[in-house]
Amino acid sequence: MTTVLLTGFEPFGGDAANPSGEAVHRVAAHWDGPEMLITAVLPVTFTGAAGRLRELVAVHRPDVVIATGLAGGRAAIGVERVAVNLVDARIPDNVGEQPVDVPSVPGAATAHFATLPVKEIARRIAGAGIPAEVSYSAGTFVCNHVFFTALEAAASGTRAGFIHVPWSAEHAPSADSAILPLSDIARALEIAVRTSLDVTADASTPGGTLH
Ligand code: PCA
Repeated sequence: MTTVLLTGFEPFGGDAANPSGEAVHRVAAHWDGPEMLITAVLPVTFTGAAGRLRELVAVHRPDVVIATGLAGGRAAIGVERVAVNLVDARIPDNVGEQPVDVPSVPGAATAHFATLPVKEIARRIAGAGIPAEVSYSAGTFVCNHVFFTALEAAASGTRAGFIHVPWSAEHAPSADSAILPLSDIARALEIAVRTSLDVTADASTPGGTLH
């Protein structure tokens, strides 16, 4: 059976919540197939998150892997296009590890592109009235590490990528954080899953950024 692995993250950096994990729970609660949806909330630890992701991929052999995380301060859903083989942790992870300037996967390529139809995902989310864009950096913390690991771990033929979400209105730590309702974040992830299953060739419309 066609299988999708969708992950979010637990809270980190002293925050009480992480909308990515909450949204993934919502998607799981609404899912009515026909594909099999596996969901998980990963720890925000370099070793734990990558290990758990590799384990989930090995056990479930998904056809599509979409990992998601919080990018507090962003105002739009960010469909990440490139994972870099670099960890440079600005803050410690949830077990106090703070690796600096080390590869995500030693000996692997410098970077990997997402193998999801990123432009089409962003286009369809925006078409549903939810702000969305293709993003060209997933940072150098645990999210990028999991994104890079997913692309390394995925079997050939598996499509994998990463989506950063803004703060949810329900969980934002301050009134001035850029926010979306949690229901919009969950809907955006559902659209991303459906698009990844249905679309093999990405849109070829001009994109990118000038700077
Ligand atoms: N966001 C962090 C790690 C976990 C999360 O949700 C990041 O962007 O790396």
